[in-house]
Amino acid sequence: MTERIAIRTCPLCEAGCGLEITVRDETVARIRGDMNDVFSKGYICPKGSTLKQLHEDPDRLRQPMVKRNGTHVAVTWDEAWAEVDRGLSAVIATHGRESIGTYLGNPGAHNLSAMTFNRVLLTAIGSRQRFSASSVDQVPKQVSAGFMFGTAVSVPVPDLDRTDMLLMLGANPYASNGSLATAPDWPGRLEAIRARGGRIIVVDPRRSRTAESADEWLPIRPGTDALLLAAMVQAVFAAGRADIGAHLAGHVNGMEEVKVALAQFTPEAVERVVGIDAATIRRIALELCAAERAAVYGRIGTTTVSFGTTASWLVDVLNTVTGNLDIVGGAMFPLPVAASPTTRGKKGIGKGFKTGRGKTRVRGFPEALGEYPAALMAEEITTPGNGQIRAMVVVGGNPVLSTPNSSQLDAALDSLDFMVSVDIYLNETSRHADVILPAPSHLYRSHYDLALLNFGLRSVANYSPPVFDLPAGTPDEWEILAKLAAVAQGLGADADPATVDEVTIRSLIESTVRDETCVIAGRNADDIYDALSGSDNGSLRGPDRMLDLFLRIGPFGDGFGVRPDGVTLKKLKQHPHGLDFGALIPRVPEVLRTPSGKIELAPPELLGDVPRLAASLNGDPDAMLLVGRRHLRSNNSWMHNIRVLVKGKPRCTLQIHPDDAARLGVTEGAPVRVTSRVGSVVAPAEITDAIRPRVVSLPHGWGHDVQGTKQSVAHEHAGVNSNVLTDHEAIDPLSGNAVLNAIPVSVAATVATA
Ligand SMILES: Nc1nc2c(c(=O)[nH]1)N[C@H]1C(S)=C(S)[C@@H](COP(=O)(O)OP(=O)(O)OC[C@H]3O[C@@H](n4cnc5c(=O)[nH]c(N)nc54)[C@H](O)[C@@H]3O)O[C@H]1N2
Ligand SMILES: Nc1nc2c(c(=O)[nH]1)N[C@H]1C(S)=C(S)[C@@H](COP(=O)(O)OP(=O)(O)OC[C@H]3O[C@@H](n4cnc5c(=O)[nH]c(N)nc54)[C@H](O)[C@@H]3O)O[C@H]1N2
Ligand code: SF4
Ligand SMILES: [Mo]
Repeated sequence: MTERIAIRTCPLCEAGCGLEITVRDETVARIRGDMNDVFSKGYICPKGSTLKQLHEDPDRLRQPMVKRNGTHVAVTWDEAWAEVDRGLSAVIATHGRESIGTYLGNPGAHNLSAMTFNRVLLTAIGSRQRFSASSVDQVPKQVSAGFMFGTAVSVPVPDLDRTDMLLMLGANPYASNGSLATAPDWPGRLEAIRARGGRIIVVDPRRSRTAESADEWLPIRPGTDALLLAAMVQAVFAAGRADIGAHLAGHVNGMEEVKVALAQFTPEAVERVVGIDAATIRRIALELCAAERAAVYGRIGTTTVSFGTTASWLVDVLNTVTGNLDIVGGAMFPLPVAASPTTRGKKGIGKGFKTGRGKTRVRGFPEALGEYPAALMAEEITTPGNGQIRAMVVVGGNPVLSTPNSSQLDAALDSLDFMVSVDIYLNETSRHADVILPAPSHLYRSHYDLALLNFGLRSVANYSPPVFDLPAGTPDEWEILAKLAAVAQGLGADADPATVDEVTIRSLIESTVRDETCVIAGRNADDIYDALSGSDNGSLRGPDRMLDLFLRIGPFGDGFGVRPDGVTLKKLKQHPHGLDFGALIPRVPEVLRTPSGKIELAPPELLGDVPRLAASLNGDPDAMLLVGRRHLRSNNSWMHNIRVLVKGKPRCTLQIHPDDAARLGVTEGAPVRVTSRVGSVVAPAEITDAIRPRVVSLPHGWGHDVQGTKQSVAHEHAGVNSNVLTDHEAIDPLSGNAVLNAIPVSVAATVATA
């Protein structure tokens, strides 16, 4: 018997916990938290250890699949590539490159292959019809941060470990493990705030586990966080307490404009629609001023709503006017180890951020972050005309369960001339693909969380080598993406991904040495190439080589000899439990990349949304609204095939308040019909006072009972797809993000009760 221990970072969610994997006879024997991980210190959640089950899941695809006469059959890689080449080339030849749409899913954000090669693929495809899970998630926060601070990743995070007061809106880290504020063990960090005498206030229509553990729960009416935040800002100004702090003096534009624009949103003006009384709103606003160190943090419940960008903006306005932006224990800018847009380029000033550099073909909706709203993908596929999408390339995404008006998208995908999915399962989305290219199991791949460490609560770096060697003949995920890029470029089914890798790294190095603000500005590109690729550096290739470049030109990097003690991938490999470069530090003004070099508290785009916000004060406070929720043992739509995670009581239930249940004749466990403008589903009722009256909640990512998939466990625990109810017409106008919360619905018992 052979036994070894492998250390790796969990790639399943943003927390990025360290795992200690015991491998016995080349089989995973046990997975537990890595006690020595510099960031997670042994913490894991129930999903972390299921990487074993995921690796061993017989339904996980190990061979490419091609659809023949409506059924998917396993084929060789050569056959699959020939099919991809035929399909893509035909569509490009007949309809042009704009007729190829792409959708990149969420797991790509936790995937080094995708983080380094997705953009290569998009460039090679050369179409503006780009979509991703970002527009059903965090784009609003990125847009508001872009306008205020200059880049789409300049997102302040709550300094949990040092704050005295946390106001948290629309986030449930006890289930999600935290989001856009990367740290393992959010629950422990929250409990520590209270243990040291601090306070936590949770704003959520549901008394979530997080709300339950907080000092105060404010059951807000869904979709009204922007009004609540506007009223808090107003209250701060009206009390004469607005104070950005001496540290920000001279660095903030727009205080007066914000004050004037928000003057109408008094706590009294919003209380009816928001459902929280004026005195409470005012009290909490002033507590934020009084606390020595406080942070306001908003997540999914604040971004996936009609006022997503405006609410995201107001979170940071509130942080700023209460003196809590960029202070220790407040809302701080992360300092990522691998070069991020906030550590590259000229310090303190930049080109700023723009949206609308293109418009969708069908309804002229403006671009944000180089892509279009996922909500509008279906109409781009089904509406005839020049530029109509005829082929889709989907990488690690399941938009049929994850994006609005799913039934419409499901039908649209069926009408395509060609579709390819890079995925690990034959599921609700990939069943539409003519070819499925299976990414290998996570344990065959190296890992570094290039994306989410941009939002780290500490400056940490963790590199994980593959736990197992790839089986012979099985391509790594980056090789699949690189080859797909080559095929899209017309290089044919025999194209070598290594060539794509070489071209990509060469051009990356060229642009880096040309950047006069970079630590390796003016250096010889061949020398840098050799330093990265040579045998004394491990003959790096693919994502690892790019990662080494990013680490070395980053703020803690060795600068290829400039700072010999600095970090390199080689050094990181010698520290399997990670390297910790410390807690966050104040970064204004160097972090800013706005054209003015100032924090823009009142960007014209956001002020432009204020009249719409004011109009929402006329909303009907009695409307029945649907919200979502997450469960710790779930991961969007795709971990429901792991038996240990789905066992137990059915989780896809419709939570409803006892008053509503009584009024509507709904009984516990009985099937209830929920109907929205675009669809209707039936789910079992879960009557609970842990939800506000006139609000119902259904989790997303379920609805696995469709034909033609290969997910036997998920099929047994099908649930219903909540995105059959969400409306593709409901989009945040500033960011293009879908509205997934506060959906107007009607609810009816399907069985008459006595
Ligand atoms: N109603 C409602 N809808 C929501 C949300 C909500 O709160 N409410 N949340 C939204 C959010 S925040 C998000 S991020 C989106 C997610 O939207 P998506 O990213 O579209 O959906 P996922 O369920 O994450 O699907 C991930 C897919 O990637 C595959 N996969 C897993 N690992 C890998 C891998 O390593 N490589 C490859 N190639 N494939 C892999 C899985 O099999 C699955 O098909 O859903 C959104 N949808
Ligand atoms: N276990 C698990 N972990 C996950 C995921 C998962 O699916 N499962 N998904 C991952 C992903 S992709 C993401 S983006 C993150 C998301 O991380 P979080 O944002 O923490 O996710 P949720 O648990 O959906 O929390 C959103 C909360 O907002 C509330 N809410 C709904 N509408 C409103 C509203 O209008 N106003 C307010 N104030 N609250 C509202 C909901 O009741 C819910 O409690 O989680 C990540 N982690
Ligand atoms: S919290 Fe997230 S990163 Fe940590 S073990 Fe669970 S799924 Fe993995
Ligand atoms: Mo997400």
